[in-house]
Amino acid sequence: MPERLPHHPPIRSPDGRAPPSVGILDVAFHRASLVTPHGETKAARDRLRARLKVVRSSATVVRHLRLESRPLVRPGLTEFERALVDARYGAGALDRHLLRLRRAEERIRGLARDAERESHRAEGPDELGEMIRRFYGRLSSFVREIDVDIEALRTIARFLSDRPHLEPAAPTLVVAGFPNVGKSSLVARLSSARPRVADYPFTTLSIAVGHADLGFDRLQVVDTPGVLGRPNRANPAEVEATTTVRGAASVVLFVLDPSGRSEHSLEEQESLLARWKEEFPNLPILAVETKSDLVRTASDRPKVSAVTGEGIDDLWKEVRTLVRPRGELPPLEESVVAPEEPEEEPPAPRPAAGRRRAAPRRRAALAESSRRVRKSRRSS
Ligand SMILES: Nc1nc2c(ncn2[C@@H]2O[C@H](COP(=O)(O)OP(=O)(O)OP(=O)(O)O)[C@@H](O)[C@H]2O)c(=O)[nH]1
Ligand SMILES: [Mg+2]
Repeated sequence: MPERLPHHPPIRSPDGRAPPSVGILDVAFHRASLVTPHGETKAARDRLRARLKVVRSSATVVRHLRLESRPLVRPGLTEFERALVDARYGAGALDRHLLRLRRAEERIRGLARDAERESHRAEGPDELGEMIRRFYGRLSSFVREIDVDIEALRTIARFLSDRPHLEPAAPTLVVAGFPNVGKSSLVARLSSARPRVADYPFTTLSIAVGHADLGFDRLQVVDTPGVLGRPNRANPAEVEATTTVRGAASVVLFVLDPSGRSEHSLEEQESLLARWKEEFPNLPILAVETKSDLVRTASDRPKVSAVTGEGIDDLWKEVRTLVRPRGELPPLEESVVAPEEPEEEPPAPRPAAGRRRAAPRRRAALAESSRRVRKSRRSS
């Protein structure tokens, strides 16, 4: 059966890469070309080959689209990751691109169903060949239409894979403040992280995490880019820092540099601190003055030096008293035993934290058996 693959116009993105549809369609058409139909007659084999090509090419495309979106669909992302994506790419952008992929998938499924039906009606190899060519043409244009969405989802996936995964339930100390004040130096003192430290602003451009042992839990210590406190003109790094304060912190360590080395006055830094305290009234914000080896003010804030280690132990104690695990407390468990004659019964055993409650049927059986025990005790 003669067959011409649809022509792909050699559209290239500005950086010279082929758009995603080219790779996806190449694989799909290649896999479809390998089908080996069985049948008694040539006519039966031709018809089956056409149907298998439709099924295999469309299934390959759909599988690729799923692979593109899988890491980004709920519940794969934490709330904080979604907040980061929304802040960076605009609220709803991720959902919009995912939805367009979903719609394309539905259209491709419909197209494949129609083509299969057509293959039953087609007479002879020419009509079958024509049907396949039409199908491949439409499939190609459906996939090309979502090139922009696939590119967008790849960009978002790359953005997230460059960020650390924060455990939503773990206590999290977010270290924030103006650029170049010494945040990363302090994060290195307090945790296992070894961020880059340099004497210029915006050395840190994205969040990074280190860990520290609290004794009762493992603390996530998050380094953030500097924030200049100009909400309407914030650059992406500043937006990321503010989103992390808002969405990931159990406690914020607000680092102030009174030495003047950061090129931001203490008053300027204090006004951002005051603004955040107002904006996040329920968030413990601990202000610390750093570079105490250079300057010590008369304030009653804790004072540390990331260079000499001075004050770090005392700061650590303050942090420990403020840190609580994030996340909701689990709802109170229902008693496993029906609350009849509680004075005769030992307290119902509570499932260990983190375990799932007994399934409803098991709960009913437990209640029933404990009723029987009580009854037999009363009669004896
Ligand atoms: N003398 C002294 N210098 C410090 C101290 N902490 C940090 N520095 C210096 O301050 C400069 C900035 O330090 P970083 O830790 O990179 O500051 P940052 O706040 O993370 O900077 P950005 O990531 O650019 O916002 C570096 O030259 C550090 O060596 C300190 O306690 N004492
Ligand atoms: Mg830094």
